[in-house]
Amino acid sequence: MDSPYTPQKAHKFTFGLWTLGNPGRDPFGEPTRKGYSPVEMVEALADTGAYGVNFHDNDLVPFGSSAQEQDRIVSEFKQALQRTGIAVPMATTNLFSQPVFKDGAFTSNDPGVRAFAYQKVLRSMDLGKEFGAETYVFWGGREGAEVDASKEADVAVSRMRDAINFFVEYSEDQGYGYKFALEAKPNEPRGDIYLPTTGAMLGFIATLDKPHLVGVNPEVAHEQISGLNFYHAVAQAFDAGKLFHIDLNGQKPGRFDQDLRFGQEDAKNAFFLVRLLEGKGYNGPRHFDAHALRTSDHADVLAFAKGCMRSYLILKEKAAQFDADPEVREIFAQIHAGDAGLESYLTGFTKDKATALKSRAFDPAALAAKPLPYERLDQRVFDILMGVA
Ligand code: GCO
Ligand code: MN
Ligand code: MN
Repeated sequence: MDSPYTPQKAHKFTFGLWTLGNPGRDPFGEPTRKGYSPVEMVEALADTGAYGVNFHDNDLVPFGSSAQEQDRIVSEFKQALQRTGIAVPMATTNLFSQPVFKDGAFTSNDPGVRAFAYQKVLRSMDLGKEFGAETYVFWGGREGAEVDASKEADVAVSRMRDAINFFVEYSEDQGYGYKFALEAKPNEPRGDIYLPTTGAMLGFIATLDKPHLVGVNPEVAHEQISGLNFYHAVAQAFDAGKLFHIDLNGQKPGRFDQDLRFGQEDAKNAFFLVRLLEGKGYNGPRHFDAHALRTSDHADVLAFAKGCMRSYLILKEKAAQFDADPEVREIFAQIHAGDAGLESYLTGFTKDKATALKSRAFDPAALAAKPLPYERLDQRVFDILMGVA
């Protein structure tokens, strides 16, 4: 029978067409395999229990296709989705592969390039809706610079704002009802990409015309490239009500964008991430934006996809085990103890509360003396993760 590690549609696992479709190319080497075609991928994923696939416009319809070619591809793909019950919850635009976007799309200095980018997004939003996509992702891969004299960074941000505001209104005008999710990355393929972190995106969203329709799509690798704590970034987005989507993968800090299998690196950070997503009621897709190693053949690519989901479900089980663990609960009781009567002073300013706090006698030495056995606690995390009871 099904084990707790068997993916079910209710887990909402999704993959980009570009993930299993990746042919193992890298900046130094030619493809090492034939990537899964969109239809092959949908068929392969359906057998694994995955919920959906996402795509950039050109993952499905190659750049420059004629209207007839597009119709044929769309209809074949729709049939595959119908056969398999695979959903398309998210869509996005490729604004990075073609030479026209070599210096950015929305942040290009050339209004012609920007207008062409707008056209591509508008058409791609139409395409996503044909498949019922609910979330529209923007990842500004080329929206950056190596030469800061080439573009003014504040102007770049204001052009990004103009673009996002425009597409939000288009979605409203068409009755598409998209929710938009902005994906940050610090670098690669540009030397420096504007709005480099999830935190920067959250600040930017507050400056938009309709911020309630726009959230973030944080990616594990993108925060970890900068050495940041991904779990913290996602927690902040969740707290702000802005976690509209998530890109899961694996990454070592300070490296190129590795897009490794989820859980492949930093299992502890992945554990706290899954515990957050599962424990706090995130109900969006669990999207894997990763690809198999360059050494993988066609069969191993499927093992990679299954591995992403399996690792997630193992971490989900570990999170439940951690929260129910008697030793963890005992330590939690100890470290969360304190004068609960003070809590009411700490939220909701009143003059009386401020006056009372100013005159109250505290005993900082006693506060400092409370034991915080974090060594024991973190060892427990390690033991549970390693399967040592
Ligand atoms: C990357 C990005 C992309 C985006 C994708 C969806 O580093 O290549 O993560 O894979 O997620 O373009 O917008
Ligand atoms: Mn990435
Ligand atoms: Mn991504």
